[in-house]
Parts: sequence; structure tokens; C-alpha cells
Amino acid sequence: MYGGGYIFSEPSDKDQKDHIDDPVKLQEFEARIDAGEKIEPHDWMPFEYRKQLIRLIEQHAHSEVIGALPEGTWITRAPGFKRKLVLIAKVQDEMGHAQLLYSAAETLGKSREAMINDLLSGKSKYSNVFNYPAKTWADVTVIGFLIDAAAIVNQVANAKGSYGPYCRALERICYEESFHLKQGHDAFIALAVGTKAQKDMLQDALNRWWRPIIHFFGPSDKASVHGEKLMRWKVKMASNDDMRNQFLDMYVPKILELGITIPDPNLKKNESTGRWEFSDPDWNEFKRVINGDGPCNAERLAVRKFAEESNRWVRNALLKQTMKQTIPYA
Ligand code: FAQ
Repeated sequence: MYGGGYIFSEPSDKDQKDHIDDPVKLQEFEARIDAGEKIEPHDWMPFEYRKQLIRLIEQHAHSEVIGALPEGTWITRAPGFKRKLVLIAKVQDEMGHAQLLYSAAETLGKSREAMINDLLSGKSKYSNVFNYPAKTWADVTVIGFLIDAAAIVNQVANAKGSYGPYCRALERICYEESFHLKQGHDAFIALAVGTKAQKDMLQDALNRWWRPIIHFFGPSDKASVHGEKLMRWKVKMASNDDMRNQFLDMYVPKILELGITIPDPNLKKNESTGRWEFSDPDWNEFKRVINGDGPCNAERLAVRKFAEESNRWVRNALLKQTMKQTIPYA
């Protein structure tokens, strides 16, 4: 039975079928959530809360690992020494975020090895945006400015959520993401006020990235599968549409003031509702991409598989060393 506190193995679908949460404990748990308390790994939690957290934190961790790849390919080609240094540091930070997030997910009972296996087999999802190519340096600046901005909108909100280990990881991640955003904005401005060729390259990149960025926040609230439950349990602190709206409020003016056009003629703020209206962002494309059929899904997973296999000897050597230190005569 899951949800009883000191249980550390991943809940399976079969467990879920047989599982009924203790109604008294459930009520106490929900009262703690309503009172704004943090839930810690050894506390009682509903089966579904644990399962949802594993799904969400794991997907987030995978997004950081795979998210390092489009930018990582530009380290050797970054324009100038300073941009190269900053990009190396950023890519390293994203891998550090993945470490923090895998550790937070492990507190819920799924091993890191199982999570990596689920990433490599295609069972676990990761963010749609990282399945698109970074064709030019301008793509890297759009990722650094707008995807980091979108991630911050989500993470600053969810850092105030209910699960202690995830919130603490997000707080630390947000400090670093804020720096990433600044470097992305700086690189974006440099291209926007640069030569005509630089400005055209930036516009071309934004034209290709705009729709994936709109998708980034997830399907509309009406189509969101998990949103309501996650908000009731304060895992998600705002709905997909609210986060998307907040992002548009903050970043559309910053793009327009640089003379860059947003590739959606229907994008406008409805002043009476305070909501942004935009063209149908083709949710079929979103579904295809998150289910493995985007422009770069196969390439991204192949790179991770290669890294996993070629670095196995390092992990094995470290494990052997750790065992020797723990059990001196092993
Ligand atoms: N991509 O019911 P909902 C970063 C899936 S970190 C792929 O609304 P939910 C840092 C969803 O999983 C970026 N799949 O889902 C960086 C579900 O499928 P499932 C990642 C998506 O969970 C920057 C189905 O659609 N951030 O960028 C996406 O309530 C630069 C139905 O959707 C996080 O992971 C998507 N965009 O809300 C790194 C933050 N959206 O699992 C490098 C934590 C939805 O049933 C460079 N995650 N799906 O098969 C969240 O806040 C939520 O999971 C949402 C989705 C808001 C993403």
C-alpha cells in the first residue's frame, strides 16, 4: 500500500487500481495543504499526489537534461570568448538543475536509474521546446531569453507550492535561471540593434520559436488533464492559461520595444478581460512533438543514449570506489 509514509518504491498502475486512500488521513492532508504547510518525504500523502509529483518533477528534470542539448551544440560556435564562457556556464547550470530535480523526485520513491531508463525508452515526456533545432546563434538567444523567461514564470510560481523538496530545488534553480534570462536578454538586444543581417536572423529565429513557446505552458485549461488536481494540491500554483498570459504580459512589450515583430497577426491584449488573444497555435503539432514525433526527438534521445553508454565506465568506477570506501574489504 502506498501513501503510508515510509514507502520508497514507485507506485505502479496495478497498485493504483487496488488503492484507496484512508479518508481521515486524506482530510488531514488536505487541511495541511489548505493551511499552506509543506509536505515532506516521510509525511503521509495520497497515492495520486505522490504519482503526480513523480511524473511532473521527472519530466522537469528530463527537460533540463535535454534542454542543455540545443544550446550545447553552440558552445564551439558562440560568437566570441565572453559569449562562449557564459554559454558553457549556462549549460553546466542546466545539468545541475537536473541533478537537483532528480534528487527531489527520488525522495518520492523512483530511482534515478528508472527515471533515466524511462527517458531513454521514450516513456517519460520532456518539454516540447527542446525538440526543435537551434539552427543559428539567434536561436540560442531566443532560448536564453524567452524560454528561460517562460521557465521562470512557471518555476517562481511553483516554488511556493506544497512539496518541500521540489520547492527548495525550484528556489535555487530560479536564482540561476534569472541570470540565464539576463544573458539571454543581453544577447537578444545585441542582435536586435545590430546589423540588418543580425536583426533578420533574430526575426527568423523568433518566427520559428514563437509557436513552440506558446505550447510550452501546456494545453489550454479546458484541455489540461492534470491541472485542476495539481492546483488543488498546490503542486501547480497557477493554470497553464494563467501562466501563458503572465508571460505574454511581461515579454511581448520587451520584444516589441526592440523593433522585432511577433509572428501572429491576431496577438492582442483584450483590455476588458486582461487576457491575451492569439491565433490557434495548432495543438496537433504540440501533441505530435510531445509524443515523440517532433523535428529533433530522435536526435535528442540518440545523443543521450550515446552519452549514457559511453560514460557507463565512469559511473561504474565511481560506484566501485564508493563501495570500497563504505566496505573497506569489499
Ligand atoms: N511539453 O494536464 P497537462 C526549462 C503534457 S524547464 C511536453 O496540462 P500538467 C529550463 C503533460 O505532461 C522546462 N509535455 O499537464 C531550461 C501531460 O502529459 P502526460 C520544463 C507537455 O503537468 C530553459 C499532457 O501534456 N518545465 O525550460 C507540455 O498539468 C532553457 C497534458 O497536459 C517544467 O517541466 C510541454 N510543454 O502541466 C533548460 C515545469 N505541457 O504526462 C534549458 C514543471 C504539457 O499526462 C534551456 N512542469 N505536457 O503524458 C509543469 O509545470 C507542468 O508539467 C506543465 C504541464 C505546465 C508543463
